[in-house]
Amino acid sequence: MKIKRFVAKSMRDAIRQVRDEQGPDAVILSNRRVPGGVEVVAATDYDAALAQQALRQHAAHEPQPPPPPPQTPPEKPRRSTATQRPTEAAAPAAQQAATAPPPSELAQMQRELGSMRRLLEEQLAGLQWNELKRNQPQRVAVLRALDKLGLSADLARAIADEVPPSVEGEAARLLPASLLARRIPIGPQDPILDGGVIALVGPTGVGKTTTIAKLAARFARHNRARDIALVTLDHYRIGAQEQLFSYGRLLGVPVHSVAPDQDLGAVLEQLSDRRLVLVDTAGMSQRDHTLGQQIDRLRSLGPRLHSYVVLAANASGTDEVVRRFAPLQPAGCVLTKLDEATSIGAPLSAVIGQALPLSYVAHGQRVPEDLHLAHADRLVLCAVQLARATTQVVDDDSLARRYSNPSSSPAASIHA
Ligand SMILES: Nc1nc2c(ncn2[C@@H]2O[C@H](COP(=O)(O)OP(=O)(O)OP(=O)(O)O)[C@@H](O)[C@H]2O)c(=O)[nH]1
Ligand SMILES: [Mg+2]
Repeated sequence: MKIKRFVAKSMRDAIRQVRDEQGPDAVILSNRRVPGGVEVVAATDYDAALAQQALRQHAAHEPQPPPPPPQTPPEKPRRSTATQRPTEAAAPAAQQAATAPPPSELAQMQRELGSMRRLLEEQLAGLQWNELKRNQPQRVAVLRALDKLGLSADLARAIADEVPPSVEGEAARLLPASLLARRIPIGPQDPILDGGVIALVGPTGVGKTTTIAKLAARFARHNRARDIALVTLDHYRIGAQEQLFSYGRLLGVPVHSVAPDQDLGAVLEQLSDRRLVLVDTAGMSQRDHTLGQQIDRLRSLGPRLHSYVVLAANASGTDEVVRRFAPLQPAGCVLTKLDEATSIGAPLSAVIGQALPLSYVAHGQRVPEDLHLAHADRLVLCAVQLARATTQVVDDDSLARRYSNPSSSPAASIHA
């Protein structure tokens, strides 16, 4: 086994040096920052035991920080403490460490192995990506375009798999978009018009109350205002109820406030003559521990209550939100704040991944004008337009990390 130390300005340069000098089978044994760049120790004809030994020798020649003072004095000093030298006291510990490393050393070794693993994975991902660029440039172009939409890597990969390699040119550019549109689950047309009890749930500030007002106004266009009732369960924030009451006044629709200890089922019973009851809930973060109580309360009403998750297109973590509200078995979702989004790939990936039907989209604050039925083609067009408007360039390293799979490579077997 040949071990050599390389110093370069950046990790990429160091790896290039290793590859040039030691060939593609070289193994990175360690890496660390040094003044002026990074140091990489690499080996050919890798032998794990020899490598560890060589690394220890290498480390022994490095300047070491002074050893920490001993925590407890030895129980039976061989000599008096006054005459004992520190090196002698440390000798048995060093012997022990050589055979069974203490936890701190083990943790350090694990960290180093972890960083070696990441480094190798990055290297392999880069190689795989370059190979893909050479052999399947069309697939790379499709992945690049889908990635720019902000879709999850899994979804982008699945769509790219559907594009036949024979498809080229304009068709290759348009096909992924239509394959994406085909995957977007769209709910039944304008479900609000069927009436029933509908609760809007979702994180704070995503537009639940505003959407309730928009939906009520939409329903009132085709029905009488007195066919509608609004219910608020939001007892958490000052002003939250007032917001719904003022919408109720504007629309001429009664608003009922139901406290946490009140029987929601009984209130809904009293409102059974209303064709549409819209229930506004308190916004809760998907990580709020009281969210479970809110979900249980709504679930206890059974199938007569239909929940819709409200997702803000400009917010992060939509996938987690959709998962968190899944126990409610939502009938659909409303995607708001499209007017403020810079990308809608993440919410589209979330609804596709969880098969959550999209029912409405909201493009602004105006009640009721800014609420529309969801259309898959229009959503894809919106995603494409947003991607075109972005100045962010996705570099090859990020694409390689997302779309290569180094763990499937035979070289991965040498990983710790
Ligand atoms: N730009 C934009 N703003 C919106 C949209 N929908 C709602 N808003 C605004 O977002 C803010 C929050 O809306 P709310 O309806 O109060 O949101 P909420 O989910 O009820 O909030 P909490 O009850 O506090 O959880 C308000 O200023 C709304 O006017 C939209 O589609 N686009
Ligand atoms: Mg609200």
